[in-house]
Amino acid sequence: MLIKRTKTHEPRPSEITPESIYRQRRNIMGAAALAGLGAVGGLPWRPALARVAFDSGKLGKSALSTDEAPTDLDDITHYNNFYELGTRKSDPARHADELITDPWSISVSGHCEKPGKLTLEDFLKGQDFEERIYRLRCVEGWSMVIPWVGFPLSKALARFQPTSRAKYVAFESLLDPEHLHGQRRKILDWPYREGLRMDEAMHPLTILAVGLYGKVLPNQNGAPIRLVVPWKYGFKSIKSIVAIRFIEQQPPTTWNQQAPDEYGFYSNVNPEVPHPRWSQRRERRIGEFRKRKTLKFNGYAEEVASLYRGMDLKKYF
Ligand SMILES: Nc1nc2c(c(=O)[nH]1)N[C@H]1C(S)=C(S)[C@@H](COP(=O)(O)O)O[C@H]1N2
Ligand SMILES: [Mo]
Repeated sequence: MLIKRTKTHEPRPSEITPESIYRQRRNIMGAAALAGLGAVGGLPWRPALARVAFDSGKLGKSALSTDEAPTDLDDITHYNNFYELGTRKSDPARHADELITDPWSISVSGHCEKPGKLTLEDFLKGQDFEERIYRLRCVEGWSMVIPWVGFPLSKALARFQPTSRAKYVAFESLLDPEHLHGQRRKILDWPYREGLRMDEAMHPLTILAVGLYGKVLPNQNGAPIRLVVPWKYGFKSIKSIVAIRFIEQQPPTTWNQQAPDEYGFYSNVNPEVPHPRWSQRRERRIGEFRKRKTLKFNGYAEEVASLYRGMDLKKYF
């Protein structure tokens, strides 16, 4: 994501550094970390979810997976957007320790028969984890392919028995300014918030992810539990969720509040609707040189286009 800037704006290193140089630098940082020179790189796998860790050997691969090659683990865990941990792409890995995931609980409330506050263990009990390899397309123009470990959000929501008044689902990330240094600055209106229409939330492509590459989710990717909505721009996939609410009205969402003309509530990946400051027609897959054409609904049109039948997607962008 990019914040709208005033004249004093200076580009961040990740915006101006060619990928190859960025990579070299990062490798050096990784080597420094390995040599015990400090927490520069951030350890990729944190043990917070150990108690509920899945058996990665038994993970089934969902038929909803893309067969495209996954992006390098190193890129997936060191090129992140997670403003609670800083605004540069390298910040989340570097400051991963600031996110405290143990203990963790998620409150589920609003229009449902069985609201409650659940620990992560409760929440995950009985879930069948599977591997879901999805494309992720960021508004900024880059994309990745990520092998998530997760389960359908619909399954998680069903046990709370949402009522017919539940038209939307609102999500909130952890608020912990004491530890998350990004939240001590007013970069965004904290906590980070997102929302989905009920049918989007219940769609089989929408998952809660608890891992990637067969292991527990690294902090920088939104540990211990995050949303993944593959046909929408990356910012809809909210990280480190602590609250879920069933509501009647469309909820306020972080980037839509921040810049309503740039980030709509729906934010379906759409090459035909340019971002006001740049085109969305093409994307650079991290690790590749040539740009690719961006596909409508990020390539998931067959699965999700029917959700928006009759809607003007230029108006509801
Ligand atoms: N809580 C929270 N969730 C967030 C963000 C954030 O800053 N805070 N960034 C979003 C954006 S813009 C993107 S592109 C994805 C990035 O996910 P990744 O770092 O795992 O690739 O997370 C999204 N979820
Ligand atoms: Mo993004």
